[in-house]
Formats: sequence, structure tokens, C-alpha cells
Amino acid sequence: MFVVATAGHVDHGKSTVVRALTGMEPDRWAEERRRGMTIDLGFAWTTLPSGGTVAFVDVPGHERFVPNMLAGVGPVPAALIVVAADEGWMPQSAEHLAALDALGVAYGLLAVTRADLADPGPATAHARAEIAATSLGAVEAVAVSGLTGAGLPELRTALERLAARLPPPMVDDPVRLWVDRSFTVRGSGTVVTGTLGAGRLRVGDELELAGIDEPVRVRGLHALGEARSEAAAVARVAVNLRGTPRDRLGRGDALLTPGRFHRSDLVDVRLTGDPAADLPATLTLHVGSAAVPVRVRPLGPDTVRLRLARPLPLLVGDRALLRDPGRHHVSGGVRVLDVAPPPLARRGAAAARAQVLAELDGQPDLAGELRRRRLVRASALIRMGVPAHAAPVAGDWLADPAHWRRLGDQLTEEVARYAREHPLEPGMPADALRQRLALPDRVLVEALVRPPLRIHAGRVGAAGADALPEPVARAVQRVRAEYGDRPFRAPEADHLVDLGLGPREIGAAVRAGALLRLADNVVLLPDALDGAVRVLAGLPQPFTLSAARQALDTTRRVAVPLLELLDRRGVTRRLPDDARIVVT
Ligand SMILES: Nc1nc2c(ncn2[C@@H]2O[C@H](COP(=O)(O)OP(=O)(O)OP(=O)(O)O)[C@@H](O)[C@H]2O)c(=O)[nH]1
Ligand SMILES: [Mg+2]
Repeated sequence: MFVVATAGHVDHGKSTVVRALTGMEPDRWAEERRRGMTIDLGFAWTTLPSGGTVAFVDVPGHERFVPNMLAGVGPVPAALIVVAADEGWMPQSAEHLAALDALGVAYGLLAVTRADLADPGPATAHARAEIAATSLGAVEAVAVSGLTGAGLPELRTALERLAARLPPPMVDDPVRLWVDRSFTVRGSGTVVTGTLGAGRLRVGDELELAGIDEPVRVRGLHALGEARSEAAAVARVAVNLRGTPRDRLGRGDALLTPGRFHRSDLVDVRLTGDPAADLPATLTLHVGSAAVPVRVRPLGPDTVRLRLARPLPLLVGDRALLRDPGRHHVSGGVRVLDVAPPPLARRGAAAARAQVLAELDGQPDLAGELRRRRLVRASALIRMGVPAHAAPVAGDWLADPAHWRRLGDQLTEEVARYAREHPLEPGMPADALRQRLALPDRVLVEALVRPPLRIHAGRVGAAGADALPEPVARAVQRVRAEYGDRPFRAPEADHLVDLGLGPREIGAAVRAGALLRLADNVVLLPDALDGAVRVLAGLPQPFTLSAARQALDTTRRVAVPLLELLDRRGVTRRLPDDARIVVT
């Protein structure tokens, strides 16, 4: 199937030609038929001589309904431009063509209608000249009459040639179905319709609905009025959603492949065509079937920042258009350059940003994104429309290679400085490093640690730094020399100072497991604990504190906290009469 949107001035015969080609009524509303005027989008389709199907999105021509027209053409890649032979080129001929040009529509056909009323020659020449200056370029023209049927067979074959020129649909791309209608079908619930421009939908698929957090599920699918289990782009589809109330969604919403679209209310864009020098500060952004008020902040000569009144699922490279609803005027096209741009807080940030944007062209560019963002999750890039084919540095984090090297150097410097400032600590806490390097995730700290540095117990230091700092190691060495053969004697408080063990040194030694702290200022070598258990197990059970003290050849100052520690660890048990046993 291929999908074509009509375009052209009011009453020029768009609906008539669609009706004549398809035998279907594009004006769905009684009011439209009564007034003989299209108000909202109409849908009709037919089989072409070669067997292919063409579906039309028929748009209104009246200037009041241009927003409806834009919702119809937004997601459609080809246009049937209609000009009446007897009226020629008119204001909405020009406005519709400007919209197609702004959106970058590159495939089209000209139908000069009402050819039974006037010579189609002049209107054809004028229209072709106007169209040739746009993204559509040179188009085929066919003169037709909806009244007599003249030219319709030629129009059909011209449509076939147009279909053959269209690029193959990207059926493996993610789905972004811009909703152009939503309604309720009794017994089925909510149904939305749209032009599926890329991707594939299946019954049972889970999708995101832009604007609603919970996922929605496809309960049923229709294409061209028939139930399907699957529909692939390009197609007009009607999607029945399970359990989604009708009032939760409407035109301008989008059904999305989960995890593939960033929702953005701040985008940097390039103005395409001839950007007006005096762009108003507020305009309406039209993209897909959505129309959202935006505030415009000029940055460079042809780049602006748009603040959207509500977030939209936009990707880098998307085409959209800006329109001034007050002046009935398409202000120009835009190409999305960045859907997650940095804030412009500092002085001069806007000028710097303009320079960055001057280099961007809306083509997704992984190396450039990494250079600008330095560190970014692959999943975040994918949701901006940037393929993230690069090896992550940690988790799903991608890094600019030069930035990553700088971070590695910086980490080494920070760790060295920390070691100088905190000689008794076994390395720099990883969280402190994360903050110093302004890293968004702790796994990045871990990934940056390279030998001879290593991470141990949440700290980054030289391998062996969790061993003891120099002065403490020497002090512990002295304890071992002096007390090695009487392991249950603890140095007296004043002797600790002689040994070089102040409170900070004791803390460092205890953290490193080089000393065992029984109480304030009561420390033993760590192997004393196992030795004590062996001695106590050799005593007649139960034993008293005094018996233990004598067997260990120590003082109450050590024996009391040592036995309490063993009690706490469940190695000994204290009986009601204060005697103890070793638990075996
Ligand atoms: N004589 C003649 N009349 C035509 C032809 N095509 C359309 N008309 C008449 O022109 C009027 C407008 O036709 P529509 O098809 O409704 O025009 P439209 O472009 O769809 O108009 P909007 O949707 O309101 O923009 C109707 O009265 C048609 O009968 C034609 O080829 N010959
Ligand atoms: Mg019409």
C-alpha cells in the first residue's frame, strides 16, 4: 500500500477526484456533505491497475482548516496537489505547497481538475513552476475532470509511477504512529487511526502512548477496513487499544515502540528554506499529526531553540514546520538537530551553542554526540534517534574516547592527592571520586580504575593500599616485636604513644585488620583471638574469669573485654554463676 495526501485550495476538487478514483466518500461528516466542503481529514483507497493499493488522506482546503490539513500530511511521504483549471493558483495552493516544502515532502503529482470548465494549460504551467521550486521538484501533471471522468485513467497510471518511485518502507524501524483520529467502537473500546510510516504493528504488541506512562496493548488491527493480525509500513491503520479510555488520547498523540523515543519539550532546530528574519516569539510547531505551541529563541542565523508547550516524541533529523496561526502563514520548516540540548545558563552559552549547532545537519552522528555529551547511556542515544553502535565503557554507558582518557588521568591524580592528604586511609572512597569527577554513575568510577590502582571495599587506592600506611605498619611491627611472645598482654595507654599508635593510627590499623581493638586503648595483635580460644578450650570447663586470666597470662584489663568479645561471637558462653564454657 502507498499513502498519498491531497493538497490544494478550497473547492478545487480534491474530494471529487478522490471520490472518482476510489468510489468512496472522503467527506465523512454530514456537515461536510451539506456544506460541500471538507472540514476534517477523509480516508479512501482503491486498487491500481497493477494490483497495488493507494490510500488517500483527503485534506480540507479552507484556510480555517489548515491545522487539520497539516495533521493529515504530517506523516505522509507523498502528495497529490490539486489545482482547479478555472481558478488557477490560489492562496491555500501556496500555503499547502509551503507546508509540503517545509516538511521536505519529495514525492508528488499535480492534478489539474475541473478541466471541463477551462483550459488546464495556464493553471498547469503556473502550478508546475511553483512546485518545481520546492522539495517536490519537477512533478508529473495530469488534467482531469471529476464531472466527465476525463483524465482519470491517466491519473491512475501516474499514481502507479509515483508509487514505484517511493523509497522502500523501513519496516524494521520503531513504530511512531501519529494518531489522526480516535473514536470508540461499541464492544471493542478505543480505536485510533493513523498513517504507519515505518515499522510493523501486530495484535498483542505492547506500545507506549506518548503522554501516558502505562503501556497500551494492541487488541485489534484494521487496514483498509479489514481485520489483520499484522500491518507493516507504509499503511493506513486503525488500532484497537485494550483498556485505554477514549478520553486519554486523541489527534497529535503517538503510539510508540517502547524504549525508542525520547519525549522532549526542548529542541534545537535548523530553519529550512528562507527563514524569516523576524520570526515571532511564539508559533505553532506541527509535526506528525501534532500541533503544539512553542516559544522561539533564536540562537544562530538559521538555528533556534524551541520550548514546546508539551513534550513530543521527536528524533534527531525529524522534519517539522512552524506556522503563525494568527497570520495564516507557514513560517518555515525545521529540521531537528538535538532533542536533549544542554541548558543555556552561563553568559555566552547561547553564542557557544549557536557555533555547535552550525556544525550539525540533523544526520544522527554517534561520534559527534559522544564528543558533545562526553558520557551518555546507549539507551538514551537510541531514544534520540542516534544508533549507538559502540562498545560501552561500563553498563550501557558510552564515552567519548578522549574524554574517557582524561577522566582516567584525573582519577589517578585525585587518588594520589587523597593519599597525600589522608595518609592513614586505605584509598579514596569511590563515592567521593564519583563526585570529584562529576560522574553520573558509580559503575563509571569502577570502570576507570586501572592497575596499579584498584578498588577494594569501596575505596580506590594503590594495590596494597588497603594494607597499612607506612607509619602505621611500622608501629604494628613494633607491637609484634615486643608482644609477639606474650600475645595476651596489651600495651598500656602511655606505651601506645611510644609505639607510635595514636587514636588515628589505631583506627587505621583496626580497619586494615592489623590490630584487634578490645576496648578504648586496649589492642592486641589479631591472631590473639584464635590463640585465646585454644588456651581456654584446654581449661577444665566451666572456667572462671580468674582461671582464664591466669591461663592467658594477662590482666583483667585485657581478660574482661576479651571474654566479652568471645561471648558476643558465640565462642564462649557465660553461665548464670559467671563461669564460662567454650562452645564446641
Ligand atoms: N465541473 C466540474 N466541477 C467539479 C470538478 N471537480 C470538483 N467540482 C466541483 O467543485 C466543487 C468543489 O469540489 P470538492 O471536491 O468538494 O473540492 P475540495 O477541493 O475537496 O474542497 P475542500 O475540501 O473544501 O477544500 C464541487 O461542487 C464539485 O462538484 C470537475 O472536475 N468539474
Ligand atoms: Mg474536499
